[in-house]
Amino acid sequence: MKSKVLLINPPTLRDLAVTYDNYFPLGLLSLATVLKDNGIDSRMLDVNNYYYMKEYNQDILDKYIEDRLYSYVEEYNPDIIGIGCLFTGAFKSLKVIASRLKSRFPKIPIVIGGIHPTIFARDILKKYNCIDYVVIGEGESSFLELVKSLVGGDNPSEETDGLAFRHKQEIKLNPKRKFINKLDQLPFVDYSMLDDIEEYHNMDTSDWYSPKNLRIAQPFPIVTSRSCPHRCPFCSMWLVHGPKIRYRSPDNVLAELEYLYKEYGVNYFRFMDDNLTFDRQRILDICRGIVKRNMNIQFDTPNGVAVNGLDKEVVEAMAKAGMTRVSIAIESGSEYIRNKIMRKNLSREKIYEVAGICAEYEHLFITGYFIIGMPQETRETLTQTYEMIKSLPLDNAAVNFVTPYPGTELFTYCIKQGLLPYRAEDYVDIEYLHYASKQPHFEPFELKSEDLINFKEMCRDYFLAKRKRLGLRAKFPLRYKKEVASL
Ligand code: B12
Ligand code: SF4
Repeated sequence: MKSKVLLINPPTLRDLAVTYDNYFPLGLLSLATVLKDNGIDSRMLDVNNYYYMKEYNQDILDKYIEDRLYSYVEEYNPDIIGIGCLFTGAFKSLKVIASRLKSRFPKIPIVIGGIHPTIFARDILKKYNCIDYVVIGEGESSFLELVKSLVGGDNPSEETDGLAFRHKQEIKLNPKRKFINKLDQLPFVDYSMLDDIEEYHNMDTSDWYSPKNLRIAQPFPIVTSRSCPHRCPFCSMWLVHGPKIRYRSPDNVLAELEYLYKEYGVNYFRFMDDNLTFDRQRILDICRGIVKRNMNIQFDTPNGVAVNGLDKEVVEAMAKAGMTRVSIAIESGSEYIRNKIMRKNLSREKIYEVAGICAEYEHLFITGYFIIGMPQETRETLTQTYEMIKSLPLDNAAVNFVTPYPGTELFTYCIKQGLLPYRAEDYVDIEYLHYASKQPHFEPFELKSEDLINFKEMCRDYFLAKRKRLGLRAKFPLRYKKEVASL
């Protein structure tokens, strides 16, 4: 019997003030591709994309489940359903989808994975009977193994790496230990498996910043490495992707870029790596390879690039290869917050040097990423951040309130200090941690929420005023003159 697996990307709660471009869900697509390569039929439904730019609410989700999901499952008749949870904020809708599907199709095992299930695997299995298995961490090999044993009629093995499941009233949890070291062994994501792909093409990119004057059709995200060797106290990514940074080779990355460029006509890429430039030679080879292969593309780095991973040669290679927007992770203008509290090991001199290098490229839109509201933040440290923002040649500053995600050092610290309103174990179901909201998630020792909100607004107003003075549209760099130097 040919086995069939349906993967679902649930919608994420969103504040209507914050909109995100619709991105292909690479994690779920990677799982589906690996299954397909192993002879297992799989399909994927991106409910998040269906909700793109639409208000999330329970009624709309219920309607989607009634109108589309039930009939889809009946028709496809999968042996296993997998649901992803890329963000903590997706867990609420994951629960709704899992429980409805379980009531309607009680025999189909439901497997979940992603960051929130990875952190709360045990609590989730204890609380939610509609969920049968939790895959912990990087999922390709564990999920394949689980699917094979389920369709073969076996119980999941005690040996399966990175899996939590129920066994005779008990919850068994095998921690994730084996990560894929050579990422080149993974197949390129197969986009043909995505149902409702036409929803993506509805995305309007006509007003996107395009200094090469290319018509941006559908931007494609790409991940060329997994994890990051640093341990910033607010970052939880490594709980899924492991302690070591792992790479795809430049040739492998270039082959995929070229494939998407030629086969899908993609000319806008979004590098989503956690630490894209950590291996200097690798990023140089990727960028020089793009030029050598004559790919006329543009790309950006929405996940932020570590400032320490940039220098004159690297920025030049990236700009020549088509980088049009760079986001640099500065985090704080205060030496104390940045280096003592956040442990960034990032000097003030390096920040100014790198921002200055980026600013030599008139076409390059430079965003500084800042995080405010660490427990130790004070008026003085905020002022230092503001002074830095004003004195750097930035085109925008993305200032976000720090979020104490479960599993992070910051979370443990905040719980210990009594800064959070709930107990640690309650966070499996806490809904407000879904994104950088308009409200800080907690108050620093010496500040009120109002102080942080006002600060954020002040930074936004600073750039708005500057832009207005120069008569420049929002998407253009402040240094942008009439023509862009040939790229
Ligand atoms: C791309 C990305 C985005 C994209 C999302 C695109 C999309 N639809 O896929 C955008 C830009 C929209 C985004 C936004 C945000 N993001 Co983001 N994002 C990422 C990033 C950089 C890469 C994700 C990715 O593609 N990874 C590569 C794939 C291969 O890995 P994966 O998705 O984890 O999937 C694997 C496993 O998790 C597992 N798995 C996943 N699902 C399933 C399902 C099943 C059934 C199984 C078996 C296994 C499994 O197997 C997969 C393959 O190995 C991650 C960091 C990271 N490295 O993962 C942060 C990350 C997920 N984001 C994060 C955050 C905080 C945010 C924001 C809240 C930021 C903000 N302040 O606004 C917003 C939230 C958006 C929202 N809608 O509310 C945090 C999540 C923390 C948390 N606990 O929620 C992360 C971990 C970054 C970090 N450093 O902490 N993000
Ligand atoms: S440098 Fe970025 S990806 Fe690495 S640990 Fe810090 S926040 Fe996470």
